[in-house]
Amino acid sequence: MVPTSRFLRSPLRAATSLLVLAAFACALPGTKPVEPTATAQVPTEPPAEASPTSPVVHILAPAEFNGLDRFISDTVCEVTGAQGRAPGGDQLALNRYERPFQASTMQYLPFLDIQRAELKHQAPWFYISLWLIAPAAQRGAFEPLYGVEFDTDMDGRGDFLVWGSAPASGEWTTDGVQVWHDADKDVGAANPLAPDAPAASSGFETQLFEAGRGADPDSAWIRLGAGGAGDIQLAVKESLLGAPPTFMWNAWSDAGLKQPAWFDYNDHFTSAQAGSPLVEMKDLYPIKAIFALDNTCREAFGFTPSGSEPGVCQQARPPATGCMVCLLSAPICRCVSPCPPRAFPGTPCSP
Ligand SMILES: [Ca+2]
Ligand SMILES: [Ca+2]
Ligand SMILES: [Ca+2]
Ligand SMILES: [Ca+2]
Repeated sequence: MVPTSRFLRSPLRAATSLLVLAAFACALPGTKPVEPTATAQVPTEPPAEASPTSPVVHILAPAEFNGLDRFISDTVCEVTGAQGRAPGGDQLALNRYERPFQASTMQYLPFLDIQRAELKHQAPWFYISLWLIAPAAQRGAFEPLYGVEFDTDMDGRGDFLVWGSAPASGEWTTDGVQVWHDADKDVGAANPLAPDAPAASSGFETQLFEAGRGADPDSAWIRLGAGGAGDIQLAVKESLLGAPPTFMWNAWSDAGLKQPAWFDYNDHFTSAQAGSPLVEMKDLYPIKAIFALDNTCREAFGFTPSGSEPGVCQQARPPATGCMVCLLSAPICRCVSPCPPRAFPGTPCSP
């Protein structure tokens, strides 16, 4: 059973005030940056040993956010879905899937079909928005998870997986949200993103957070977006990820396997076992063991990618303007040219 989250109103306001002060401190001359409420280290302790029935008490919830730093466009099956096929965008050799379909029958599941993902950094949160072809409310008996994978050292191996059940409303909640970590760094097995099946890797073996239970009960949240239809939003504390100034990220929807320990999925299933959503792949069509899921290519945060980063999206990008990153816990701002001292995101870069 998913526990119900509860707020302590006064501590929330107090913590929010502290955070606002901390955010300003980042930009004030002669003021040392102040840590947000949580530790900036990657949590190493096991989830808190609270009784499964005791209420989760939150201190700091995400707020509203505006704009975006980076986005990813994904292939959609809106047109070809009725024909039980994807138009492209599925490359098992790159761990890239375009499979918003039921296994074998190829019934189209548009509530899994990601068309766009956006990331916005607004300390101490990373906000991720997923835009779907159909709202999650159309999921019927399916129980999809929606989320994001972070490669914080940019070696092609995902380091954190944050995903949650379809949210019921536009209120931020930790209910149904899970955070997984690959502590032994074997996601991707021998060759990150490339197939190694059958591999004995442990994937994301360490659960850091489950519905508000973990070292920090405020680590990760989910809600329906204000668009009211096909968008889902997640908020992830930068401290949960170790406050990386740069990383790669990509989006996931999964109503099929939902097995963090099997990442990368192409290390767990061979091409023949996985099948394909592409009718051109006559020996592999339809999809089989890897089904009812969608993911995207990876986009950079905090820098302009060269195009050779593992899994990187091959898409046009506007040139980076202004300071892209200013983490409270790691006061580093990044630009094509240097950021001035005590810059905050959006501060013009130095000439
Ligand atoms: Ca898609
Ligand atoms: Ca990694
Ligand atoms: Ca691999
Ligand atoms: Ca592992």
